[in-house]
Amino acid sequence: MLRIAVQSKGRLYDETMELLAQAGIKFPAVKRTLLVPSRNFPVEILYLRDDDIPDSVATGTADVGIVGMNEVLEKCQRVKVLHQLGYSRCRLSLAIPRDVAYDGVKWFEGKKIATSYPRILKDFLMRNGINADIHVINGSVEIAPGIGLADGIFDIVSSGGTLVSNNLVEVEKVVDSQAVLIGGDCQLPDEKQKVLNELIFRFKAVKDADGKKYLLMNVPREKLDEVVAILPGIKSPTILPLADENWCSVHSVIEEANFWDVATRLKEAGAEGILVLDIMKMVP
Ligand code: PRT
Ligand code: ZN
Repeated sequence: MLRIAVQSKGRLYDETMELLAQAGIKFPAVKRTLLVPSRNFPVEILYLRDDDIPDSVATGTADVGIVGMNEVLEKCQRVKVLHQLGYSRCRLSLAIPRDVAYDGVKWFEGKKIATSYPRILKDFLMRNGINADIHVINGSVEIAPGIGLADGIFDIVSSGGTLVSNNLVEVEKVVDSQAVLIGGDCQLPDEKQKVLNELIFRFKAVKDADGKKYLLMNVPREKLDEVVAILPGIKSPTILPLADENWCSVHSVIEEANFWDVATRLKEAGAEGILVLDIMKMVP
């Protein structure tokens, strides 16, 4: 049984459980204990606070974990990133009051910076040859400059809305983050490694299908070349004969973002009965 450490509640929880569900891994509907085995796959979830996930994997309490890259970098444990999961994207940035003139990273020399990520900040300041006073606070970092506790902050930014509502402006992006699957340093026993390989294989299939749609349409044979030229398919499209030999059925996969543009051009080129279907998984 492969043990996966997952955030028990918070920003990572919903999307992590959704990813596991899309990977076909089922859990009991109600979460009664901290350790919950899957109903249909040899994994169990250990629910933890996100701060504790890198440590749980480094010490072997869990075999793998799903956590934000920001926590992995801050905790600096002996863990490695096995797979980037692509959700909970954010960045760690330096921000200062909006009405202050900023002339580059040297501005922070001798300043006081509030953060919950002292290790990543210290590393950044060192690389830039800056001496600043790091003031560690957990939670509500963004209010520190407003109440005179610090000159600037180093914190997670996603939409930027929190900075705006606290009269702050982002001046340096230090690192990007997203949810990642992490593993420990040691080789897993064969049985667990096999389960982990299968898990990563399924995660990739879910991610590959994300944002893609399956497209079907009927095309007059004489318009086939024109229609095929429009399709930005993954490989060449599938072309099937229809009962009426002057027509054929064309199937392809497209990016959802391109759908309306592509659909309009397909219609103009002579395609009819265009159908768009969801893709649940894509196995290369
Ligand atoms: O209880 P536990 O310790 O498990 O959870 P937590 O409160 O420490 O973490 P949680 O659930 O808030 O976040 C978990 C992870 O989600 C983080 O470690 C990041 O990897 C990721 N993530 C993605 C974010 C955000 N986006 C985010 N916007 N984490 C926090 N924020 C906060 C940020 O701190 C700031 O206050 O949202 C605010 C900024 O958001 P914008 O959109 O206004 O810029
Ligand atoms: Zn936390």
